[in-house]
Amino acid sequence: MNKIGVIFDLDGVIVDTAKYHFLAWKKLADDLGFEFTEEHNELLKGVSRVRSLEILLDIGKVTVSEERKQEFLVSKNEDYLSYITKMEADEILPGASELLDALDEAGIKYVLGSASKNAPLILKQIGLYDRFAGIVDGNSVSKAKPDPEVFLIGANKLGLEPSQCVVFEDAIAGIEAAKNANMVAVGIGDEKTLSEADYNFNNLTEVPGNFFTELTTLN
Ligand code: B16
Ligand code: MG
Repeated sequence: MNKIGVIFDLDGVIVDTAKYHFLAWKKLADDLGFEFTEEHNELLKGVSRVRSLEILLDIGKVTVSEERKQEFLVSKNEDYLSYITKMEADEILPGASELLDALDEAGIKYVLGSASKNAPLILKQIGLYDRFAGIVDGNSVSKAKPDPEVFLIGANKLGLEPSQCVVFEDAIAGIEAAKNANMVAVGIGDEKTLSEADYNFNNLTEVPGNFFTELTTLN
């Protein structure tokens, strides 16, 4: 593994947009007349927008037409956009900027691999858009995590083999996607939840300074 590249998930790794997804989904649930809790919101992390709606409607035991579903997806995203268009660089999660600086210094390229169709907008809001060598988001994939598609496209953008790529992820489906892609999976968050990962850290500040040099010397 002489040369490596890095693929970052967005929500839960670079920024915490889950709290804004929660507020927007909760508004829809409130409108539909059922309770949607932060615990329920955990089920939506790393999951696509369409799948998130299906899970939410299941929670509320609500059945609606395809047309209504489309309307819900649009209104939820409008609410979500009202939050993320106010985001600024101070919402970058601890350790993320420092890690990107260290990768730049080491000449290691990185791309984004996110399920979010709003990923480019979020990266622009927080001033990190131009730092990434490529962006793979919810608009570029046809299959959601745990399918490896998002990360395989990322490897392609890095010009590397999947086995040379290191994925930083906070969701179980994302760790599974990384393993399905034959990549090194780094779990960010609860170690027990992300037990399938090759390495675990509570957050990006915990990634040791020599982490990437150690990886490059592994076979
Ligand atoms: P959007 P990630 C994911 O981001 C979120 O974790 C998930 O909760 C959300 O449903 C998904 O993006 C789609 O987001 O509605 O903006 O297209 O963790 O893959 O960066
Ligand atoms: Mg995530």
